[in-house]
Amino acid sequence: MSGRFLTDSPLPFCGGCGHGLVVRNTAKALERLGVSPLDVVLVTDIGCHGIIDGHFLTHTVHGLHGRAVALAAGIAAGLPETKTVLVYVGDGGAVIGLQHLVEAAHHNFDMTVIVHSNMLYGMTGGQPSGATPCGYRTPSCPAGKAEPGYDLCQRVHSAGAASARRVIGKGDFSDVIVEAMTTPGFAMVEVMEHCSSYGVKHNPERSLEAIVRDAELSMEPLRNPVTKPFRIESRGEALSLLAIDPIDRRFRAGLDRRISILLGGSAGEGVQVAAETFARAAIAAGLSATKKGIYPVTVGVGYSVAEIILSPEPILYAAAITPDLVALTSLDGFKYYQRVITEMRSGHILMDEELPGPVTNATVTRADIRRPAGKRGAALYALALLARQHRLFPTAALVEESARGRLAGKLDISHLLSQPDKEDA
Ligand SMILES: Cc1ncc(C[n+]2csc(CCOP(=O)(O)OP(=O)(O)O)c2C)c(N)n1
Ligand code: SF4
Repeated sequence: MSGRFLTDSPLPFCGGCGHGLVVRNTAKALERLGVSPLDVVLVTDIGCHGIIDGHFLTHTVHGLHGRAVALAAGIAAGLPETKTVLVYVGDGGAVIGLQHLVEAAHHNFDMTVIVHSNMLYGMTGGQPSGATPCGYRTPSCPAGKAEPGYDLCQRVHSAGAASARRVIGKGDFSDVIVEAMTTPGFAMVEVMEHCSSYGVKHNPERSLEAIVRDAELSMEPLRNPVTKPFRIESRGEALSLLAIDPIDRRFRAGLDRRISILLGGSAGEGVQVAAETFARAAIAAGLSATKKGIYPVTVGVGYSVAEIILSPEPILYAAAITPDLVALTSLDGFKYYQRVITEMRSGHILMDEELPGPVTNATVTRADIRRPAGKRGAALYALALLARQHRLFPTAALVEESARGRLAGKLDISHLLSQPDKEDA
């Protein structure tokens, strides 16, 4: 199945910016390949080029400056070859993360890297990058750069890239992107551009072609013999990122719309495993579910919270921006979500009766959670109370799922589920 790859929103770049042409050529190449947008992962990073990710209807991941290739390497290593991993970086990010580029080429990670090579840092006002050619003028380098820039294509070629090719970013170059995307393993396309806001103004007398020619940047395709792309499965070290235990649909859910749930508790109190068990139980009842865990790097202390989304439809956007339901089992979780619950205009907050009273327009229910469930059972019990009260799915699914998973033999909340909740006035 193919489909549209871009939203209808106007592209976010300055008029005349070459980044827009890269985007349109990428979309055209994807259409020509006939892949589904949901089989494509676009990894971007900081820079003007990276602000495009909200416009793509593919999966998108946005990383730190210069780190898109490293992120994409992890993704490509864990995905099957039926998926397409695309990377957008600027010439700034490409040089800041040069070792990542070189390693990705060397290990032949299965990805296509498109460098938006506008010869400067666009987003921060036009400083030269490590790839800016000698003599090219920018606002912070008005006399022209003193040293030559890195030849990015040569660098990745000598590291072993299956394919590396430079193009002038004008007109239709979608065939070059198609060729890179159909190359097994690491392929890079460096698209030479002029930043219309900072580059053209400071180099008015020189065409893009002349700048590239004077810098002796070759347009010749560079190839290495085809070798097997790096995949974790193929080395037998671990399973694919997509390999999870199948969950049988044994129950029927009552939920008829997408809802988001926040669970706030403390480190060491089973918050993450409770949220995961809850999400699995929802799936066992026929729903789609996502779970995201958030906790400090010092995992044994402080807050531990989770965002869960449930929906009768597939979940294509897994962020819980405005929560519908919140369960709070400890002071750490309460403090973490204090601002969120203050801003809630509706929805339901279920909290342990020992916690302070929140300021919120949501409905608040206090219940005796920690005392009967114990600190390690409080999170699962609170989620069970929400499932029952809002008829999300049968709590029997939760009891059964907790008896099967990582909680097996350690936690049984079934005897607690008859206890009444206390409603706030
Ligand atoms: C590690 C790091 N260093 C510096 C910055 C500041 N910074 C933000 S955008 C940018 C320049 C981006 O230039 P480029 O990657 O070429 O992309 P463009 O904006 O030209 O598309 C810089 C230096 C940052 N965000 N992170
Ligand atoms: S500042 Fe330059 S790179 Fe950034 S959007 Fe504008 S023209 Fe493009």
